[in-house]
Amino acid sequence: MTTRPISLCHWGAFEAEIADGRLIAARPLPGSGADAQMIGDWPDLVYSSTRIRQPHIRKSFLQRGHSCGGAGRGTDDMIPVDWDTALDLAASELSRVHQNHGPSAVFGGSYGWSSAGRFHHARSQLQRFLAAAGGFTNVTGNYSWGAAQMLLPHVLGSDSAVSHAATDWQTIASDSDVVVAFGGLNAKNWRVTSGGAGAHRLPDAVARAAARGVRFVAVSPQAQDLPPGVDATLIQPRPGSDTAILLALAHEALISGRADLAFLDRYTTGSDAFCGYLRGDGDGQAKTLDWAAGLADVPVATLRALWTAIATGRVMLTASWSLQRAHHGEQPYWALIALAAMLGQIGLPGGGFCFGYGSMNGVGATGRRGFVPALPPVANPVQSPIPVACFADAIAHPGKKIAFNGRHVTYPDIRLIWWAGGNPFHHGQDLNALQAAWQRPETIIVNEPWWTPTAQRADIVFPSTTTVERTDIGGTSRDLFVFPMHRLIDPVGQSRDDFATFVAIADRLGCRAAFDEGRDDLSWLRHLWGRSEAHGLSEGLKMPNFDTFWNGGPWAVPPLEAPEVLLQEFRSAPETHPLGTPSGKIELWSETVAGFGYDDCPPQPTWLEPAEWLGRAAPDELHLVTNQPARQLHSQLYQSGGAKAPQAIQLHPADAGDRGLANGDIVRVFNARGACRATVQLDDGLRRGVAIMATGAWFDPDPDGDERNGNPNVLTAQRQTSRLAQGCAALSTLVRVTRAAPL
Ligand SMILES: Nc1nc2c(c(=O)[nH]1)N[C@H]1C(S)=C(S)[C@@H](COP(=O)(O)OP(=O)(O)OC[C@H]3O[C@@H](n4cnc5c(=O)[nH]c(N)nc54)[C@H](O)[C@@H]3O)O[C@H]1N2
Ligand SMILES: Nc1nc2c(c(=O)[nH]1)N[C@H]1C(S)=C(S)[C@@H](COP(=O)(O)OP(=O)(O)OC[C@H]3O[C@@H](n4cnc5c(=O)[nH]c(N)nc54)[C@H](O)[C@@H]3O)O[C@H]1N2
Ligand SMILES: [Mo]
Repeated sequence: MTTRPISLCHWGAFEAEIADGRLIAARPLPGSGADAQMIGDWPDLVYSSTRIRQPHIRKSFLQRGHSCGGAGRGTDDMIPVDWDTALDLAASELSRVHQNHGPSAVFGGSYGWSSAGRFHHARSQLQRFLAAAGGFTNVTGNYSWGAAQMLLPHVLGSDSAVSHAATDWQTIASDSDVVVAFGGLNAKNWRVTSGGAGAHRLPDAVARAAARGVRFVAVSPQAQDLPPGVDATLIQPRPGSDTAILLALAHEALISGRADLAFLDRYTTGSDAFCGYLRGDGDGQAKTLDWAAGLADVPVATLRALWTAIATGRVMLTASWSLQRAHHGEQPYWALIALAAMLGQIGLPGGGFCFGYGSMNGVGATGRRGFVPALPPVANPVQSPIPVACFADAIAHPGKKIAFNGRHVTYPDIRLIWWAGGNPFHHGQDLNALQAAWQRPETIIVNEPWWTPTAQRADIVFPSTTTVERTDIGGTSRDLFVFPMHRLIDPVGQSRDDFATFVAIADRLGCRAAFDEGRDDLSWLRHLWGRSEAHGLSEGLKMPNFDTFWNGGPWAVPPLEAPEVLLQEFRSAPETHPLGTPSGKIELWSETVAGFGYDDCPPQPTWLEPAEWLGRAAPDELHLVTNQPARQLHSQLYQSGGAKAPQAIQLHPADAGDRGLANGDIVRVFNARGACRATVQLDDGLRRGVAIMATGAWFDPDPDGDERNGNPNVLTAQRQTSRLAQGCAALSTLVRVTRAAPL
């Protein structure tokens, strides 16, 4: 029998074709706009030869327990065992470490995207379980916009403007004259959203804006970042030089008399100090267009034209998240807000600033929020999280004290790591350093559906189901739908839901009631839906009851009634709607940040040279941009779609020519931290001196340590954005490229 049920994943809504209990095809839900190739990979993913079909234990660990040491992780054989053996061992390891070393010795930060489906979200399940079992060291901050996450509360009083709050696209279409997008508006990033989107409407939104005459300018090293299908201007500065450009535009506003002094006075604090810096007080350098043109290595006429484009009319300034995943990544965001403040249009329809339009589906969409269920956490007794991008440093250096956002964090002595729903051997920087640190803990446990590089490097591995093998509710804030997700097929092999794995261990540890609260998965969904219904009622919205929702199709979330304009309330009445900053205003100079005394994050937007960039590169070095993969979600979907050459490296034809390289050549990309192979892909839309490799290849070092699949995180550094945010700074990396020796 064939059925065609509907479901959801991070890369969109799909119609599955099920025949005789097997998933045989998946297609985008008609009209949803999801990517057909990514969706079509589902059967390949589910039945992949890389699925983990039963629990496994590393051979030496099985024979000798944790005293065997961690050196064999990734090279020892993995031995298939029955469920009870693996569950018993995991339970006894967790209680041993809890008893001997306390809960902070258990690292359960477990960063990662997991899968769509809000109840079975693997990381949330793991963290509920570890908290119920006695506690764990967590992480704070995210990879995506970690620098902004820590900085913006000092500037705007909250981090919501990075992703949750944004002027909607309809307002941009109706009110903006110009959109200047630092980092561009790359359509590939709109294919995904955490939790899964039922609609991918941003390409239409850009087209509608362009049809009304909105002009787009993209500032980015590559033409591929231009918004699709519209006639946009491209400016290609050196990566990492955006802050200089933004400061120079602000300086131009100041000296031309265009700066809105009344806005600065009423809505900001610290503009005197900021303007003083622009004029060169302190460092003797006026932040002129000529100065910025030198640093960015673009003609000064280009920057003057950009100034002319934004000097009049309604201007929306935006930056992708990539700008702040770089050394001193706090600065371009602060500088962009400061420039928007000078132009005086913050809080007006279609003007001011917003972040992330080009970074993820749903930014600037109009769905009402708060209806998608989320698994509530269990209180964690350990209240000293480490900054997320510091996890490898923390594993390597117990007791080390680091500065972080005005305080200090002392790394705990991590003895046990448990990861579910993330792939640190994909997302971490300097993977060779991670691989060395990874040997140190006594015990490493991983829940995974697939034999990822992380699962390969565990002591105990639990096989997890995928979304199509379980029962859930899917959706994401701002999307227009919430989906019932029925179990479509039986679990593959002996895999179990992460929830079921944790129930079984909690049972052994005597903390089951605190973890599952006596509910099975369907009762949880009913309970979580009830919470959403209560939220709806508080907003005067009657939602369908659980049974109606569960037996019907996706529930359409009503859109926002009024257009959304970032900081509109604040603009209309700053006295009654002050920001959460100490001054209640936008802080262009922050006394709090000044009090931290960090030279890598001064109290006002400042040009700080990145440690690695083309401004101080050797002639044969290239700036490597490691962006998000077009047809993968990070390392997910790498395993589907058949045999692969090493990941592509995009090079400008002249840079390739200088090295005697042609399209399709296999190259070695290297620096002092590591090396990987890659396949040359020529791209004449690229700025010279810049190379691009998407993240997402599975880490696979050869015996000499060269990574074979093209995972660029062997090249990136563990250096963070600054002491303020300790954010991921992967986008500041210099490399060299040569033809690879034959294998
Ligand atoms: N160089 C460089 N590095 C980067 C970035 C960059 O721009 N450049 N970007 C960073 C950013 S922004 C991010 S968000 C991270 C992303 O990094 P990750 O979030 O680690 O990436 P994913 O590959 O999505 O990892 C999710 C893992 O969960 C597993 N999984 C999926 N479903 C389930 C489930 O139901 N149960 C269990 N147990 N496991 C499941 C998947 O198989 C996969 O291995 O990478 C970061 N790293
Ligand atoms: N298809 C797909 N989409 C995704 C993801 C995925 O894995 N696959 N991941 C999602 C996640 S978790 C996140 S956090 C977002 C990330 O969203 P972003 O961080 O915005 O995305 P990236 O693709 O890393 O970078 C966007 C572009 O910024 C440009 N850029 C890089 N450095 C600089 C610079 O110094 N200056 C300027 N002006 N431009 C620069 C690059 O050319 C790059 O193409 O993407 C999300 N979207
Ligand atoms: Mo991200």
